[in-house]
Amino acid sequence: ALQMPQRTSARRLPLQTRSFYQDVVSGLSQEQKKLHPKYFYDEEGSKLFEEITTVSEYYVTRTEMAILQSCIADLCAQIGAGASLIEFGSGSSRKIKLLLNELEALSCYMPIDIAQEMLSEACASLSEAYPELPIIPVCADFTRSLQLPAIPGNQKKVIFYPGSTIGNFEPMEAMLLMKQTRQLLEPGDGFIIGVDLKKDVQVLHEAYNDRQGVTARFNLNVLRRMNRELHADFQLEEFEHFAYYNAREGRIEMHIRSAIDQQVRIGDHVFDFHAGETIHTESSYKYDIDQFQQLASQCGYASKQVWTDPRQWFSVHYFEA
Ligand code: AVJ
Repeated sequence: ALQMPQRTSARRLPLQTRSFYQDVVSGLSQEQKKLHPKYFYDEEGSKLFEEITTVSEYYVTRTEMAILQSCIADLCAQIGAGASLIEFGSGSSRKIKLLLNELEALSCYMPIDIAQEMLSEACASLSEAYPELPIIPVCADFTRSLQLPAIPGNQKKVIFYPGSTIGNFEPMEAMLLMKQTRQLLEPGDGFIIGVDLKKDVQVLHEAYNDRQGVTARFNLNVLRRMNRELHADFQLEEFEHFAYYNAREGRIEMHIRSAIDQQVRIGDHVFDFHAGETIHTESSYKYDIDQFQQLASQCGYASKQVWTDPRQWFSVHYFEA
């Protein structure tokens, strides 16, 4: 039978897809085409990211876990008993288990994540493992609004923001986010954040260009997502993964590069790509310890303690509001 040609009119898209569409159109209309890295995390992308964390070259997750394991006693002493824990970008909630195992009488755990599926799976498994713990999942894009549901009671609040997700923000945006989180807290409340450190360029390069190509698949998955959700017509074979360390900016940049001159249709828009042109899909800023402490202090935080690994590749900070 004859099929109707697929044409997407923005009006027919569900609300979330519509804001994705609008962001895509405005991002691809810029001189340097770009997409926000939050769009990596559909169901497939969240799985691919979990796979990245197991790849040998990707030191980030492994190193942070090791730091958390070795500083857990100090961390518990900073947090104290009976606190409420709020996690930003909780993902599979693997790291929080370290804390949940050791902390005394938490009043509640509030994981916030943009990936619905992963969030509900994580919460289901956590509520089995910790039946006494009140869990309040929030599926939200915390880059858009930081309004949280009320936390019952009046305990000390501690925000947990691991994974160096803060590295995805431009320094000015990172400042803004830190200032906004500070507004959620009272003096004496805590903020635990994992921040990736500047290091040997080769190590960085390999971490974002793993030999198995998992990072490449993660990056290119956003094209699949646009094809699926926005009925775009990206030809996947004609695009390639490209990641490098931009030393001047102190950041890893991930791009998707067009192999040829081509056009891509998305809804009512057509985008031209010339051979070699890229979409900038992610920046991952790397900090020095004191550089990050300075940033935090400009946002109203006092640095209480910082932990790192023997090679000084990653840092975990405890700040007090
Ligand atoms: C989610 C920000 C920690 O920048 O390392 C991994 C995501 N991108 N490989 C990072 C990512 C490519 C990641 N963070």
